[in-house]
Amino acid sequence: MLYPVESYSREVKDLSGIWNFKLDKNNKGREEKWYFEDLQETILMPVPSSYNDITQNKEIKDHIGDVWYERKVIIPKSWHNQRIILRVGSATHYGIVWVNGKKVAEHKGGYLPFEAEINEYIEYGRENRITICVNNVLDWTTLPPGEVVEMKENHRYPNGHKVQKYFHDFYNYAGLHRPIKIYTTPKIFIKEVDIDTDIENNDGIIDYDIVCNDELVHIKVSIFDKDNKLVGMNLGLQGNVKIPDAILWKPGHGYLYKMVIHIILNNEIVDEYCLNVGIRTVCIRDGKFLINNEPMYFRGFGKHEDMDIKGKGLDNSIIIKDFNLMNWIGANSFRTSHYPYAEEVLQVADKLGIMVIDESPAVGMTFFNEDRKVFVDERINDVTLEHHLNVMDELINRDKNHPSVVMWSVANEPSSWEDGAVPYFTKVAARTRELDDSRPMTMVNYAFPYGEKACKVAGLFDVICLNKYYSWYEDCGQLDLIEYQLENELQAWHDKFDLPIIMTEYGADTIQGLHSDPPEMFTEEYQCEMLKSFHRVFDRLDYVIGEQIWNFADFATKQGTTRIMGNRKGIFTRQRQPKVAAHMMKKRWHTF
Ligand code: BDP
Repeated sequence: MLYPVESYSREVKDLSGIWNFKLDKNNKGREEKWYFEDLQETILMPVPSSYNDITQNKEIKDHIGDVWYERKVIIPKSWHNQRIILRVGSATHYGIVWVNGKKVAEHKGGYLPFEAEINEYIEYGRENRITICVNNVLDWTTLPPGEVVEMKENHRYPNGHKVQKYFHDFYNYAGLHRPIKIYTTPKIFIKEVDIDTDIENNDGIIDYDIVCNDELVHIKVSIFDKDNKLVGMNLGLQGNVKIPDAILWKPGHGYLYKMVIHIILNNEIVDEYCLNVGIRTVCIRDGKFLINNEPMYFRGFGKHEDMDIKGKGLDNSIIIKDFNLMNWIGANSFRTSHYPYAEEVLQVADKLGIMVIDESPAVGMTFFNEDRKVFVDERINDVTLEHHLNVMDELINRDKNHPSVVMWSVANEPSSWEDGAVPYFTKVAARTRELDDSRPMTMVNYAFPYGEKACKVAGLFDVICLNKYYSWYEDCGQLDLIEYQLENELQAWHDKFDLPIIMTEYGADTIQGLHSDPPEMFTEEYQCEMLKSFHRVFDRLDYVIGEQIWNFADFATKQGTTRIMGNRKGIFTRQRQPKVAAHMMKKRWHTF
């Protein structure tokens, strides 16, 4: 699915703004067909945004089930001969869309876009009503998974008391998190573009494969450099363009060419689609992660789409602020923990030359400290697997042309020690490889190298990504154990799988302004000392090819005794101010 862009032949209308909103208290709206007419008794709600933190109403914040959004839009008469597509950037976690009371689309999965052609449902030159029902329930068929538990009356709970349980550590924000757009294409149009790039001596090769809704069209592909100079051209749906003396895309240098695709009929341009192309190669060789045949060391973070008030709602100020902070601190990469981020984030990463590990929303597939299994029929089963495969399809289809995306991550910390995880991840890995063999892939593991909880599936992937919190969740306060434990564990993983390792999570909850010497947990000194101990080990093991601290910034989680207004492992506060560790990391990463 191509990102909607304006061009010679295409227009885009952004429906971001203030929509009408209604809480479906008893989850009756679908049955009562609320989409049939204007929603009654609505309140105002910004889009994009999570709805949870916008009002003072706890019922809205903690609602389990459906909410409804609505707005009117005028479709200009001049669009009469165009295809008109309504595109929802994301509806977390399930969305149903009606136009003038007729259902046009339905989508499961809260972090990827979906769209529908709406020509037959609209009136031109008049107001049209768009209604979107968004459901936030997580169960064993969704990613992330969850469980709604309805209590039977007892001395603690009244009858019918419901709780949405989930096993991942970020708040279950919901709503329309990304822009809703209406865009046009001509009737004969460019449907898909698939790009792969290579390097031959000093030349860049751009391989392309274009799908149109009409096979018999003439296609012209032109490549322009940053100064808008034409540097290559080709004709046909498939082929390649050679760029002599190409300027390569690489970390720190996000050079992008512009690819302009034309459908031409009788010497006229019928459709035009433009996209940015970064020329680079990615591969793993001799235990190194190579971009353009040069070894790369990942410096950066696991992040979240998270901020005050808006929750997971897209906000360009935060996107740019975060990239500015990454540049300030000397990071060259991040992981989209624990779900696909908005495409707008990847577009900026492309421009700035930041490497992205692009992760699926398969997180919280474990009970960790209990011996209950999750890869069993009554929990993560074939229906979940089918959805996971579908999510990988949608994710790779959406993000495959971004040079910044250098690796796929299929999941974060599943119970990879269970027998049931083996057939499950064998299928997920095979599908991912089949969809894109031009990038490495990984699965992020909680670092259990020994005994019963040793991972059974890491060998299916190209890189080992590990998360571990030495001296935090275990051996609290014992910073002096970190080096010993970490080195032993990394070595055990390396001995077993012989793959390069990125430490994708390590860190300590730190309340800005708390200090102690000797360092105590939650103080700024403790965070610094913990990180330093990890780094001493990384610096002496050459199979460690990257360090991504958990987390870039403090973020919201569900409430619990180990969370003080959220997870505080940020190097920056939730408001993006540096903790002491940020200054320390700036020194380390700028000397790499
Ligand atoms: C890791 C999870 C991450 C959590 C982190 C933590 O991958 O989502 O936020 O632990 O506990 O296991 O801070």
